[in-house]
Amino acid sequence: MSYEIIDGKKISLQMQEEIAAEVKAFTAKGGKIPHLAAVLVGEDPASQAYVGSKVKTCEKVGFKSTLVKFPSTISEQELLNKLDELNNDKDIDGYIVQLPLPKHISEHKIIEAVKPSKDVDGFHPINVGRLVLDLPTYISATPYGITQLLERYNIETSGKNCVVIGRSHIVGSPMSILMAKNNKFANCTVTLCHSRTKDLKAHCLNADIIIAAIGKPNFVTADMVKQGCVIIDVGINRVDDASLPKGYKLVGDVDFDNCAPKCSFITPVPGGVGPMTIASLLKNTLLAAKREIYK
Ligand code: L34
Repeated sequence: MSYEIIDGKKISLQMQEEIAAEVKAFTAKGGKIPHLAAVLVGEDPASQAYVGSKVKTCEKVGFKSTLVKFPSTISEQELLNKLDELNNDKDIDGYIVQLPLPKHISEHKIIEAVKPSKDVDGFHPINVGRLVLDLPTYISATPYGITQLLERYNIETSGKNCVVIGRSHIVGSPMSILMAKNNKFANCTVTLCHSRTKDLKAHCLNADIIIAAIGKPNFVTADMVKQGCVIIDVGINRVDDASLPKGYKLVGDVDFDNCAPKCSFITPVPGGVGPMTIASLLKNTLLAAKREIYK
């Protein structure tokens, strides 16, 4: 069967153009230039690449950006002190602390130390609570990006069975909440599957939409996919491949080659959800600069 590839790269560029136009209009009226700060702890190559891409995209859309780098040996208190500074810096509209953090630093403590009005990742308990209660909030970037893909590809979601695989705080959990909302591009019957789920295959075979966010290469296989299914692959796994210049290739959580022929729509990796995460973070930063969530 023929399937359509959801081009996250293309939609991300489209969103970036829209954001750039909004920045122009906003600053022309005397608004301030949006300013995003990103805190990077340690030398994890993937984190460095993602944060680098965030900073570069800021420049492209006319934002200011500040990259704050620390060695992995920084103490929790030193990091908290920096966050305090960012919370009080009037020029910074929003900031993120790239995850994962070194083991000696409590992720919860760090997330709770970010001022909710500057929490453009949408990870703070107040912003997560606001999401659950349908109050204005920063929707975290990956889930927001996925809803944008569904919307911009005009994918029918209302009344559909959506299986989300993975219950992480960053993706699976907020995604399951978003897909169940009373919105045009949601209204799904949601099943949140995880490592203790019994008969995952049966759940998946009943799904009109599968959102895979497990972090295991080729976890979703063709025998788990119903004909006509929509697959959103959130995985970005680096798999060793000595024949490539980088020494690795990127693969998703879905066995793309074998699943795609059964799908109506499917996202690729790379070029699917990843670029949307970046565009969505910038969208949140624009909302922060315009004081649209916290007046
Ligand atoms: N605080 N930590 C915080 N916020 C986030 O939103 C993230 N995330 C996740 C990891 N930690 C975080 C990201 O930024 C994952 N993530 C992310 C961002 C961008 C891309 C992937 C993950 C991305 O651009 N992916 C490209 C390929 C990049 C490559 O070649 O390595 C893609 O096409 O999928």
